[in-house]
Amino acid sequence: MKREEIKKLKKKAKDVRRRALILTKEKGEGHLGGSFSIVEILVWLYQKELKKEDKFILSKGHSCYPLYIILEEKGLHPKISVHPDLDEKNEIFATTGSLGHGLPIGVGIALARKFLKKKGKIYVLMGDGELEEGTTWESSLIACRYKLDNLVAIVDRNRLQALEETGKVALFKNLKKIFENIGYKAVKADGHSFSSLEKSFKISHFNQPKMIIAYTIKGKGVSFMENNSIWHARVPNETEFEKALKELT
Ligand SMILES: Cc1ncc(C[n+]2csc(CCOP(=O)(O)OP(=O)(O)O)c2C)c(N)n1
Ligand SMILES: [Mg+2]
Repeated sequence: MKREEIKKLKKKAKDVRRRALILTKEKGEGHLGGSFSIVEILVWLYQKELKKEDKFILSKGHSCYPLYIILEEKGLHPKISVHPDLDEKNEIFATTGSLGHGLPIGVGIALARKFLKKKGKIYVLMGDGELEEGTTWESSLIACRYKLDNLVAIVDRNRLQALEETGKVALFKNLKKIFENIGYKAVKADGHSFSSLEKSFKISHFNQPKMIIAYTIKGKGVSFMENNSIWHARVPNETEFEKALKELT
């Protein structure tokens, strides 16, 4: 990718973060930390990756504000609620917010498409804490049993889940290996680097389900929010808001 192109994508990511911050302040609720960790992944998907026949499911539904902003830019009108509700005409393909549902729904759609010989890939973005849900592993077994080569799952590996460190709750050591052993084609990425994302999404052509483990920073983009779990669902006060806005302008 050319430097000019990367610059454009970075500018877009900053703009999405700024608008998500404003939206959180306006609504008086939201999840900035987990939203900011997935901005580059979403920008990459919607600017470069997704084709008309593809579907994207945000399984970590609490991080939906950046998604709404990107969908609005596409001319769609998603309902701005704190978790997404199914609304296919506005490209919300699953109701999420209760964790652990996006992957099973995505696997179901991918399986149906394979049986029906329908084109298009299903992309699902999950949180690393969300992986603890048993449904992740049940649906992964199905995805790999049926070699769903039309499934691309992504994990937002920010090492925090809500207010706790992911490693303190569940000890996932070497996630890549765990996924490979189940039957995924798995790859690690820097979830804030567009050139790394470009490289990792190249695995899309492998004839097995794909898993991209994107290493990210919760709260990325605002210095005092980065890696600070209090920003999971906190709404900034006036001073914090102005400070964050400055960093994102
Ligand atoms: C089934 C279920 N259990 C608990 C919650 C409450 N909850 C909302 S976000 C969250 C943290 C999830 O961690 P992770 O997937 O790592 O997302 P991140 O905090 O990194 O955004 C939890 C526990 C929920 N939404 N759904
Ligand atoms: Mg997390």
